[in-house]
Amino acid sequence: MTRPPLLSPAITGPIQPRYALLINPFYPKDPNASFGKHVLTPTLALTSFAATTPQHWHLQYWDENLLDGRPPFRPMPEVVGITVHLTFAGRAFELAEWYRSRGSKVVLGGLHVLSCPEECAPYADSLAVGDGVQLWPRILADVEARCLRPKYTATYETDYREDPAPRRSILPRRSFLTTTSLIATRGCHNRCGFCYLATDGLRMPYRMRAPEQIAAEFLADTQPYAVFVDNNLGSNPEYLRLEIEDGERIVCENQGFVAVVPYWAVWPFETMILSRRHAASLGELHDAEKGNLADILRRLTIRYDNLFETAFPYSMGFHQQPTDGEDHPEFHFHAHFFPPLLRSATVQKFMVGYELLAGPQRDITAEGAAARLRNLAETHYLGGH
Ligand code: B12
Ligand code: SF4
Repeated sequence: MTRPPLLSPAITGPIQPRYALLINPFYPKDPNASFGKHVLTPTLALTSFAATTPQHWHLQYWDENLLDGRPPFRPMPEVVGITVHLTFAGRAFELAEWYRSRGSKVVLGGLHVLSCPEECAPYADSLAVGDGVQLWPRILADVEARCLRPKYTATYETDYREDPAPRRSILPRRSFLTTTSLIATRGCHNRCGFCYLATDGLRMPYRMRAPEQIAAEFLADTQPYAVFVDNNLGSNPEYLRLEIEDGERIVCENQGFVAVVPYWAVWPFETMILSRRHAASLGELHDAEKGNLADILRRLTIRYDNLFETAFPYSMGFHQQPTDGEDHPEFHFHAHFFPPLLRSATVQKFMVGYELLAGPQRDITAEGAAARLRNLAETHYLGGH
Protein backbone atom coordinates (compact mmCIF):
# COMPACT_ATOMS: atom_id res chain seq x y z
CA MET A 1 0.00 0.00 0.00
CA THR A 2 2.87 2.38 0.57
CA ARG A 3 5.36 1.19 -2.11
CA PRO A 4 4.83 0.56 -5.80
CA PRO A 5 5.78 -2.79 -7.37
CA LEU A 6 9.40 -3.11 -8.47
CA LEU A 7 10.14 -2.53 -12.14
CA SER A 8 12.84 -5.11 -12.70
CA PRO A 9 15.64 -4.15 -15.12
CA ALA A 10 15.93 -7.77 -16.33
CA ILE A 11 12.38 -8.02 -17.60
CA THR A 12 11.49 -7.38 -21.20
CA GLY A 13 9.37 -8.88 -23.95
CA PRO A 14 8.67 -8.59 -27.67
CA ILE A 15 6.74 -5.52 -28.85
CA GLN A 16 3.22 -6.35 -30.00
CA PRO A 17 2.04 -3.98 -32.72
CA ARG A 18 -1.41 -2.38 -32.28
CA TYR A 19 -1.46 -3.15 -28.57
CA ALA A 20 -2.08 -0.16 -26.28
CA LEU A 21 -1.77 -0.30 -22.51
CA LEU A 22 -3.40 2.39 -20.34
CA ILE A 23 -1.96 2.87 -16.85
CA ASN A 24 -3.24 4.67 -13.77
CA PRO A 25 -0.01 4.89 -11.73
CA PHE A 26 0.47 3.93 -8.11
CA TYR A 27 0.34 6.47 -5.29
CA PRO A 28 1.13 5.70 -1.64
CA LYS A 29 -1.85 5.04 0.62
CA ASP A 30 -2.08 6.19 4.17
CA PRO A 31 -2.49 2.92 6.13
CA ASN A 32 -4.58 4.80 8.69
CA ALA A 33 -6.97 6.23 6.11
CA SER A 34 -9.52 4.37 4.05
CA PHE A 35 -8.14 2.18 1.30
CA GLY A 36 -11.74 1.87 0.13
CA LYS A 37 -11.58 5.36 -1.34
CA HIS A 38 -9.11 4.14 -3.93
CA VAL A 39 -11.13 1.16 -5.09
CA LEU A 40 -14.49 2.84 -4.87
CA THR A 41 -14.21 5.32 -7.68
CA PRO A 42 -12.29 4.40 -10.84
CA THR A 43 -11.04 7.51 -12.55
CA LEU A 44 -12.62 8.22 -15.93
CA ALA A 45 -9.37 9.71 -17.22
CA LEU A 46 -8.46 6.57 -19.16
CA THR A 47 -11.85 4.94 -19.86
CA SER A 48 -13.21 8.19 -21.36
CA PHE A 49 -10.76 8.29 -24.25
CA ALA A 50 -10.36 4.48 -24.40
CA ALA A 51 -13.75 4.57 -26.11
CA THR A 52 -12.15 6.26 -29.12
CA THR A 53 -9.61 3.47 -29.71
CA PRO A 54 -9.94 2.01 -33.23
CA GLN A 55 -11.32 -1.54 -33.40
CA HIS A 56 -8.11 -3.07 -34.74
CA TRP A 57 -6.16 -2.04 -31.63
CA HIS A 58 -5.99 -4.34 -28.63
CA LEU A 59 -6.50 -2.33 -25.46
CA GLN A 60 -5.68 -3.12 -21.84
CA TYR A 61 -6.30 -1.14 -18.65
CA TRP A 62 -3.96 -1.37 -15.67
CA ASP A 63 -4.57 0.36 -12.34
CA GLU A 64 -1.53 -0.01 -10.11
CA ASN A 65 -3.61 1.00 -7.08
CA LEU A 66 -5.47 -2.29 -7.18
CA LEU A 67 -2.19 -3.83 -5.97
CA ASP A 68 -2.13 -6.62 -8.56
CA GLY A 69 1.67 -6.57 -8.91
CA ARG A 70 3.86 -5.52 -11.82
CA PRO A 71 2.26 -3.80 -14.79
CA PRO A 72 2.01 -5.99 -17.94
CA PHE A 73 5.15 -6.51 -20.02
CA ARG A 74 4.76 -9.75 -21.99
CA PRO A 75 4.25 -8.87 -24.76
CA MET A 76 5.41 -5.26 -24.60
CA PRO A 77 2.75 -2.80 -25.74
CA GLU A 78 3.43 -0.73 -28.83
CA VAL A 79 1.90 2.27 -27.03
CA VAL A 80 1.63 2.98 -23.30
CA GLY A 81 -0.75 5.78 -22.26
CA ILE A 82 -0.25 7.04 -18.71
CA THR A 83 -2.37 9.54 -16.83
CA VAL A 84 -0.32 11.93 -14.67
CA HIS A 85 -1.39 13.88 -11.58
CA LEU A 86 1.02 15.88 -9.44
CA THR A 87 0.55 13.36 -6.62
CA PHE A 88 1.89 10.44 -8.65
CA ALA A 89 4.01 12.18 -11.29
CA GLY A 90 7.21 10.54 -9.95
CA ARG A 91 5.78 7.05 -10.43
CA ALA A 92 4.38 7.97 -13.85
CA PHE A 93 7.84 9.10 -14.99
CA GLU A 94 9.42 5.92 -13.63
CA LEU A 95 6.93 3.79 -15.59
CA ALA A 96 7.48 5.90 -18.70
CA GLU A 97 11.25 5.45 -18.60
CA TRP A 98 10.89 1.71 -18.03
CA TYR A 99 8.57 1.12 -21.00
CA ARG A 100 10.49 3.48 -23.30
CA SER A 101 13.76 1.73 -22.64
CA ARG A 102 12.05 -1.48 -23.85
CA GLY A 103 10.83 0.01 -27.10
CA SER A 104 7.25 1.09 -26.29
CA LYS A 105 6.05 4.55 -27.30
CA VAL A 106 4.91 6.39 -24.17
CA VAL A 107 2.16 9.00 -24.23
CA LEU A 108 1.61 11.08 -21.09
CA GLY A 109 -1.64 12.96 -20.50
CA GLY A 110 -3.82 14.25 -17.66
CA LEU A 111 -3.93 17.16 -15.24
CA HIS A 112 -0.21 17.44 -14.51
CA VAL A 113 0.67 17.35 -18.21
CA LEU A 114 -1.85 20.13 -18.74
CA SER A 115 -0.35 22.38 -16.06
CA CYS A 116 3.35 21.46 -16.34
CA PRO A 117 4.05 20.13 -19.86
CA GLU A 118 7.71 21.16 -19.78
CA GLU A 119 8.31 19.03 -16.68
CA CYS A 120 6.69 15.96 -18.29
CA ALA A 121 8.18 16.28 -21.79
CA PRO A 122 11.56 14.60 -21.11
CA TYR A 123 9.79 11.42 -20.01
CA ALA A 124 7.44 11.02 -22.98
CA ASP A 125 7.55 10.23 -26.68
CA SER A 126 4.45 12.34 -26.88
CA LEU A 127 2.38 14.62 -24.62
CA ALA A 128 -1.40 14.83 -24.77
CA VAL A 129 -2.24 18.30 -23.47
CA GLY A 130 -6.01 18.59 -22.95
CA ASP A 131 -8.98 16.46 -23.92
CA GLY A 132 -7.90 12.87 -24.58
CA VAL A 133 -11.16 12.05 -26.35
CA GLN A 134 -10.07 14.27 -29.21
CA LEU A 135 -6.36 13.44 -29.06
CA TRP A 136 -6.15 9.66 -28.58
CA PRO A 137 -7.40 8.58 -32.04
CA ARG A 138 -5.08 11.13 -33.68
CA ILE A 139 -2.14 9.83 -31.66
CA LEU A 140 -2.79 6.18 -32.55
CA ALA A 141 -3.21 7.06 -36.23
CA ASP A 142 0.17 8.84 -36.15
CA VAL A 143 1.80 5.87 -34.38
CA GLU A 144 0.55 3.65 -37.21
CA ALA A 145 1.81 6.11 -39.81
CA ARG A 146 5.18 6.34 -37.96
CA CYS A 147 4.88 10.09 -37.56
CA LEU A 148 4.15 10.48 -33.83
CA ARG A 149 4.56 14.10 -32.79
CA PRO A 150 6.07 15.19 -29.46
CA LYS A 151 2.97 17.13 -28.44
CA TYR A 152 -0.75 17.15 -29.20
CA THR A 153 -3.11 19.78 -27.85
CA ALA A 154 -6.88 20.11 -27.60
CA THR A 155 -9.23 22.34 -25.63
CA TYR A 156 -12.46 21.21 -23.95
CA GLU A 157 -14.81 23.17 -26.18
CA THR A 158 -16.51 20.40 -28.15
CA ASP A 159 -20.13 19.41 -27.58
CA TYR A 160 -19.93 17.04 -24.58
CA ARG A 161 -22.98 15.15 -25.79
CA GLU A 162 -20.99 14.03 -28.84
CA ASP A 163 -18.39 12.20 -26.71
CA PRO A 164 -18.79 8.42 -26.71
CA ALA A 165 -19.69 6.75 -23.42
CA PRO A 166 -16.52 5.79 -21.46
CA ARG A 167 -15.38 2.25 -22.18
CA ARG A 168 -15.97 0.77 -18.73
CA SER A 169 -15.74 -2.79 -20.03
CA ILE A 170 -11.92 -2.60 -19.79
CA LEU A 171 -12.07 -2.10 -16.00
CA PRO A 172 -11.50 -5.19 -13.82
CA ARG A 173 -15.07 -5.39 -12.64
CA ARG A 174 -14.57 -7.25 -9.37
CA SER A 175 -11.78 -4.96 -8.22
CA PHE A 176 -13.96 -1.88 -7.75
CA LEU A 177 -16.93 -1.45 -5.48
CA THR A 178 -18.65 -0.10 -8.59
CA THR A 179 -17.21 0.45 -12.06
CA THR A 180 -19.88 3.06 -12.78
CA SER A 181 -18.11 6.37 -12.25
CA LEU A 182 -20.39 8.81 -14.02
CA ILE A 183 -19.69 12.33 -15.19
CA ALA A 184 -22.60 14.48 -16.36
CA THR A 185 -20.83 17.83 -16.63
CA ARG A 186 -17.30 19.10 -17.16
CA GLY A 187 -15.93 22.38 -15.90
CA CYS A 188 -17.43 24.81 -13.44
CA HIS A 189 -18.61 28.40 -13.44
CA ASN A 190 -16.18 29.29 -10.67
CA ARG A 191 -12.43 29.58 -10.90
CA CYS A 192 -11.19 29.05 -7.33
CA GLY A 193 -7.48 29.88 -7.28
CA PHE A 194 -6.48 26.53 -5.73
CA CYS A 195 -8.41 24.42 -8.27
CA TYR A 196 -6.88 23.06 -11.49
CA LEU A 197 -9.74 24.75 -13.33
CA ALA A 198 -7.93 28.03 -12.66
CA THR A 199 -4.90 26.84 -14.69
CA ASP A 200 -3.69 29.65 -16.96
CA GLY A 201 -4.99 29.27 -20.48
CA LEU A 202 -7.26 26.27 -19.70
CA ARG A 203 -10.28 26.51 -21.96
CA MET A 204 -12.92 24.34 -20.32
CA PRO A 205 -16.37 25.93 -20.50
CA TYR A 206 -19.16 24.33 -18.48
CA ARG A 207 -20.46 21.44 -20.61
CA MET A 208 -23.25 18.96 -19.99
CA ARG A 209 -24.22 15.57 -21.31
CA ALA A 210 -27.92 14.90 -21.81
CA PRO A 211 -29.55 13.30 -18.73
CA GLU A 212 -30.73 10.39 -20.94
CA GLN A 213 -27.11 9.62 -21.86
CA ILE A 214 -26.14 9.40 -18.19
CA ALA A 215 -29.14 7.20 -17.39
CA ALA A 216 -28.25 4.92 -20.33
CA GLU A 217 -24.62 4.64 -19.16
CA PHE A 218 -25.78 3.70 -15.68
CA LEU A 219 -28.15 1.03 -16.95
CA ALA A 220 -25.59 -0.36 -19.44
CA ASP A 221 -23.03 -0.99 -16.70
CA THR A 222 -25.56 -3.03 -14.61
CA GLN A 223 -24.07 -2.09 -11.25
CA PRO A 224 -26.23 -1.49 -8.18
CA TYR A 225 -25.03 2.08 -7.76
CA ALA A 226 -22.90 4.77 -9.40
CA VAL A 227 -20.60 7.56 -8.24
CA PHE A 228 -20.67 10.99 -9.88
CA VAL A 229 -17.18 12.49 -10.35
CA ASP A 230 -18.13 15.87 -11.83
CA ASN A 231 -16.02 18.91 -11.09
CA ASN A 232 -19.10 20.67 -9.78
CA LEU A 233 -22.39 18.96 -10.53
CA GLY A 234 -24.27 21.84 -8.92
CA SER A 235 -22.71 24.54 -11.07
CA ASN A 236 -25.65 24.82 -13.43
CA PRO A 237 -28.04 27.64 -12.50
CA GLU A 238 -30.44 26.57 -9.81
CA TYR A 239 -33.17 28.51 -11.50
CA LEU A 240 -33.20 26.38 -14.62
CA ARG A 241 -33.17 23.16 -12.59
CA LEU A 242 -36.16 24.27 -10.58
CA GLU A 243 -38.02 25.33 -13.69
CA ILE A 244 -37.39 21.99 -15.36
CA GLU A 245 -38.42 20.01 -12.27
CA ASP A 246 -41.53 22.10 -11.91
CA GLY A 247 -42.35 22.23 -15.60
CA GLU A 248 -45.37 24.51 -15.10
CA ARG A 249 -43.80 27.58 -16.65
CA ILE A 250 -42.07 25.82 -19.55
CA VAL A 251 -43.37 26.70 -23.01
CA CYS A 252 -41.15 24.45 -25.13
CA GLU A 253 -37.66 22.99 -25.05
CA ASN A 254 -35.04 21.17 -27.10
CA GLN A 255 -31.60 19.66 -26.45
CA GLY A 256 -29.88 23.02 -26.09
CA PHE A 257 -32.50 25.49 -24.81
CA VAL A 258 -35.62 25.92 -22.70
CA ALA A 259 -38.28 28.63 -23.22
CA VAL A 260 -39.93 29.60 -19.92
CA VAL A 261 -42.24 32.26 -18.58
CA PRO A 262 -40.19 33.59 -15.64
CA TYR A 263 -42.06 33.52 -12.33
CA TRP A 264 -41.56 37.30 -12.05
CA ALA A 265 -43.04 38.01 -15.53
CA VAL A 266 -44.64 41.44 -15.71
CA TRP A 267 -45.65 41.59 -19.35
CA PRO A 268 -48.51 39.18 -20.11
CA PHE A 269 -46.67 36.69 -22.33
CA GLU A 270 -43.12 37.56 -21.33
CA THR A 271 -40.68 34.67 -21.90
CA MET A 272 -37.00 33.84 -21.63
CA ILE A 273 -34.98 31.38 -23.67
CA LEU A 274 -32.20 29.89 -21.52
CA SER A 275 -29.29 27.80 -22.72
CA ARG A 276 -29.09 24.47 -20.86
CA ARG A 277 -25.31 24.45 -20.95
CA HIS A 278 -23.57 27.40 -19.40
CA ALA A 279 -22.45 29.76 -22.16
CA ALA A 280 -21.85 33.45 -21.63
CA SER A 281 -22.41 34.66 -25.19
CA LEU A 282 -23.56 33.68 -28.68
CA GLY A 283 -19.92 33.19 -29.61
CA GLU A 284 -19.58 30.30 -27.11
CA LEU A 285 -22.36 28.22 -28.67
CA HIS A 286 -21.40 25.03 -30.49
CA ASP A 287 -22.74 24.45 -34.00
CA ALA A 288 -25.44 22.08 -32.73
CA GLU A 289 -26.54 24.67 -30.16
CA LYS A 290 -26.81 27.38 -32.82
CA GLY A 291 -29.26 25.06 -34.62
CA ASN A 292 -31.11 24.46 -31.33
CA LEU A 293 -31.38 28.22 -30.77
CA ALA A 294 -32.81 28.81 -34.25
CA ASP A 295 -35.28 25.95 -33.67
CA ILE A 296 -36.58 27.26 -30.36
CA LEU A 297 -36.83 30.86 -31.61
CA ARG A 298 -38.95 29.64 -34.51
CA ARG A 299 -41.20 27.48 -32.32
CA LEU A 300 -41.75 30.21 -29.76
CA THR A 301 -42.46 33.00 -32.25
CA ILE A 302 -44.90 30.79 -34.23
CA ARG A 303 -46.78 30.29 -30.95
CA TYR A 304 -46.80 34.05 -30.41
CA ASP A 305 -48.32 34.64 -33.87
CA ASN A 306 -50.88 31.87 -33.32
CA LEU A 307 -51.96 33.26 -29.94
CA PHE A 308 -54.10 36.09 -31.37
CA GLU A 309 -53.66 35.14 -35.04
CA THR A 310 -51.69 38.26 -35.79
CA ALA A 311 -48.12 39.31 -36.50
CA PHE A 312 -47.37 39.41 -32.78
CA PRO A 313 -45.33 42.45 -31.65
CA TYR A 314 -42.54 42.18 -29.08
CA SER A 315 -39.23 43.61 -27.99
CA MET A 316 -36.52 40.96 -27.74
CA GLY A 317 -32.86 41.02 -26.85
CA PHE A 318 -29.98 38.66 -26.11
CA HIS A 319 -28.20 39.03 -22.76
CA GLN A 320 -24.50 38.35 -23.21
CA GLN A 321 -21.32 38.90 -21.25
CA PRO A 322 -19.51 42.29 -21.38
CA THR A 323 -16.94 42.62 -24.15
CA ASP A 324 -14.09 43.91 -21.96
CA GLY A 325 -11.86 40.93 -22.78
CA GLU A 326 -12.28 39.46 -19.28
CA ASP A 327 -13.90 36.11 -18.44
CA HIS A 328 -17.42 36.52 -17.11
CA PRO A 329 -18.60 33.10 -15.95
CA GLU A 330 -21.37 34.82 -13.97
CA PHE A 331 -23.22 35.69 -17.22
CA HIS A 332 -25.61 33.02 -18.45
CA PHE A 333 -26.60 33.54 -22.09
CA HIS A 334 -30.34 34.04 -22.60
CA ALA A 335 -32.92 35.78 -24.75
CA HIS A 336 -35.74 37.85 -23.23
CA PHE A 337 -39.08 38.61 -24.98
CA PHE A 338 -41.33 41.48 -23.84
CA PRO A 339 -44.63 41.37 -25.78
CA PRO A 340 -47.26 44.08 -25.18
CA LEU A 341 -50.48 42.28 -26.22
CA LEU A 342 -52.81 41.23 -23.42
CA ARG A 343 -56.23 40.01 -24.51
CA SER A 344 -56.37 40.14 -28.31
CA ALA A 345 -54.60 41.46 -31.38
CA THR A 346 -55.87 44.92 -30.47
CA VAL A 347 -56.07 44.99 -26.66
CA GLN A 348 -52.68 45.61 -25.20
CA LYS A 349 -51.27 46.08 -21.77
CA PHE A 350 -50.21 49.57 -20.74
CA MET A 351 -47.73 50.07 -17.96
CA VAL A 352 -49.17 53.29 -16.50
CA GLY A 353 -50.48 55.02 -13.36
CA TYR A 354 -50.36 52.68 -10.41
CA GLU A 355 -47.82 50.37 -12.04
CA LEU A 356 -45.33 53.12 -12.81
CA LEU A 357 -45.71 54.70 -9.40
CA ALA A 358 -46.13 51.65 -7.17
CA GLY A 359 -45.35 48.35 -8.84
CA PRO A 360 -46.44 46.13 -11.73
CA GLN A 361 -49.82 44.41 -11.70
CA ARG A 362 -50.01 40.90 -13.11
CA ASP A 363 -53.00 40.58 -15.41
CA ILE A 364 -52.49 36.83 -15.86
CA THR A 365 -50.33 34.40 -13.92
CA ALA A 366 -46.99 33.19 -15.28
CA GLU A 367 -48.26 29.58 -15.13
CA GLY A 368 -51.43 30.47 -17.05
CA ALA A 369 -49.47 32.30 -19.75
CA ALA A 370 -47.07 29.36 -20.11
CA ALA A 371 -49.94 26.86 -20.41
CA ARG A 372 -51.63 28.91 -23.13
CA LEU A 373 -48.43 29.26 -25.14
CA ARG A 374 -47.49 25.62 -24.60
CA ASN A 375 -50.84 24.36 -25.89
CA LEU A 376 -50.65 26.30 -29.15
CA ALA A 377 -49.73 24.59 -32.41
CA GLU A 378 -46.18 24.84 -33.76
CA THR A 379 -47.52 25.28 -37.30
CA HIS A 380 -48.15 28.90 -38.26
CA TYR A 381 -51.84 29.82 -38.48
CA LEU A 382 -51.29 31.21 -42.01
CA GLY A 383 -49.89 27.84 -43.12
CA GLY A 384 -46.33 26.75 -43.78
CA HIS A 385 -43.92 25.85 -41.00
C1 B12 B 1 -12.07 10.06 -9.30
C2 B12 B 1 -11.20 11.05 -8.58
C3 B12 B 1 -10.38 10.55 -7.57
C4 B12 B 1 -10.30 9.07 -7.21
C5 B12 B 1 -9.39 8.29 -8.15
C6 B12 B 1 -8.12 9.01 -8.56
C7 B12 B 1 -7.22 8.21 -9.46
N1 B12 B 1 -6.19 8.82 -9.95
O1 B12 B 1 -7.42 7.06 -9.68
C8 B12 B 1 -9.83 9.14 -5.75
C9 B12 B 1 -11.07 9.19 -4.90
C10 B12 B 1 -8.94 8.03 -5.27
C11 B12 B 1 -9.13 10.51 -5.75
C12 B12 B 1 -8.19 10.87 -4.84
C13 B12 B 1 -7.58 12.11 -4.83
N2 B12 B 1 -7.88 13.20 -5.57
CO1 B12 B 1 -9.17 13.16 -6.98
N3 B12 B 1 -10.48 13.32 -8.27
C14 B12 B 1 -11.23 12.45 -8.88
C15 B12 B 1 -12.20 13.20 -9.79
C16 B12 B 1 -13.47 13.43 -8.97
C17 B12 B 1 -12.57 12.54 -11.09
C18 B12 B 1 -11.42 12.18 -12.03
C19 B12 B 1 -12.02 11.91 -13.37
O2 B12 B 1 -12.47 10.81 -13.65
N4 B12 B 1 -12.14 12.97 -14.18
C20 B12 B 1 -12.77 12.91 -15.49
C21 B12 B 1 -11.73 12.68 -16.58
C22 B12 B 1 -12.43 12.34 -17.90
O3 B12 B 1 -11.00 13.89 -16.71
P1 B12 B 1 -9.40 13.96 -16.68
O4 B12 B 1 -8.86 13.13 -15.59
O5 B12 B 1 -8.98 15.37 -16.72
O6 B12 B 1 -8.99 13.23 -18.05
C23 B12 B 1 -9.11 13.87 -19.29
C24 B12 B 1 -7.82 14.57 -19.75
O7 B12 B 1 -7.04 15.05 -18.70
C25 B12 B 1 -7.13 13.58 -20.65
N5 B12 B 1 -6.23 12.60 -20.07
C26 B12 B 1 -6.06 12.20 -18.79
N6 B12 B 1 -5.10 11.28 -18.71
C27 B12 B 1 -4.67 11.03 -19.96
C28 B12 B 1 -3.71 10.12 -20.45
C29 B12 B 1 -3.49 10.05 -21.82
C30 B12 B 1 -2.50 9.07 -22.34
C31 B12 B 1 -4.22 10.89 -22.72
C32 B12 B 1 -4.03 10.77 -24.18
C33 B12 B 1 -5.16 11.81 -22.22
C34 B12 B 1 -5.38 11.87 -20.86
O8 B12 B 1 -8.21 12.91 -21.25
C35 B12 B 1 -9.34 12.83 -20.36
C36 B12 B 1 -10.58 13.11 -21.21
O9 B12 B 1 -10.61 14.44 -21.63
C37 B12 B 1 -11.42 14.55 -10.05
C38 B12 B 1 -12.31 15.75 -10.40
C39 B12 B 1 -12.66 15.72 -11.87
N7 B12 B 1 -13.95 15.80 -12.15
O10 B12 B 1 -11.83 15.61 -12.76
C40 B12 B 1 -10.68 14.70 -8.74
C41 B12 B 1 -9.29 15.35 -8.75
C42 B12 B 1 -8.50 14.77 -9.90
N8 B12 B 1 -8.72 14.90 -7.48
C43 B12 B 1 -7.98 15.79 -6.91
C44 B12 B 1 -7.31 15.57 -5.67
C45 B12 B 1 -6.69 16.82 -5.06
C46 B12 B 1 -7.25 14.31 -5.09
C47 B12 B 1 -6.52 13.94 -3.81
C48 B12 B 1 -5.13 14.55 -3.66
C49 B12 B 1 -7.43 14.27 -2.65
C50 B12 B 1 -6.81 14.00 -1.28
N9 B12 B 1 -6.43 15.06 -0.60
O11 B12 B 1 -6.67 12.86 -0.90
C51 B12 B 1 -6.44 12.41 -3.91
C52 B12 B 1 -5.13 12.05 -4.58
C53 B12 B 1 -5.09 10.69 -5.09
C54 B12 B 1 -4.06 10.62 -6.18
N10 B12 B 1 -2.82 10.50 -5.78
O12 B12 B 1 -4.41 10.73 -7.33
C55 B12 B 1 -7.92 17.07 -7.72
C56 B12 B 1 -6.58 17.19 -8.46
C57 B12 B 1 -6.08 18.61 -8.53
C58 B12 B 1 -4.78 18.68 -9.32
N11 B12 B 1 -4.48 19.87 -9.81
O13 B12 B 1 -4.07 17.72 -9.51
C59 B12 B 1 -9.18 16.93 -8.65
C60 B12 B 1 -9.06 17.60 -10.02
C61 B12 B 1 -10.38 17.52 -7.89
C62 B12 B 1 -10.25 19.01 -7.70
N12 B12 B 1 -10.95 19.84 -8.45
O14 B12 B 1 -9.54 19.48 -6.86
N13 B12 B 1 -9.59 11.29 -6.75
S1 SF4 C 1 -14.75 22.69 -9.16
FE1 SF4 C 1 -14.99 23.39 -7.02
S2 SF4 C 1 -12.91 24.07 -6.44
FE2 SF4 C 1 -12.93 23.96 -8.71
S3 SF4 C 1 -13.50 26.02 -9.43
FE3 SF4 C 1 -15.42 24.86 -9.24
S4 SF4 C 1 -16.19 25.34 -7.15
FE4 SF4 C 1 -13.99 25.92 -7.23
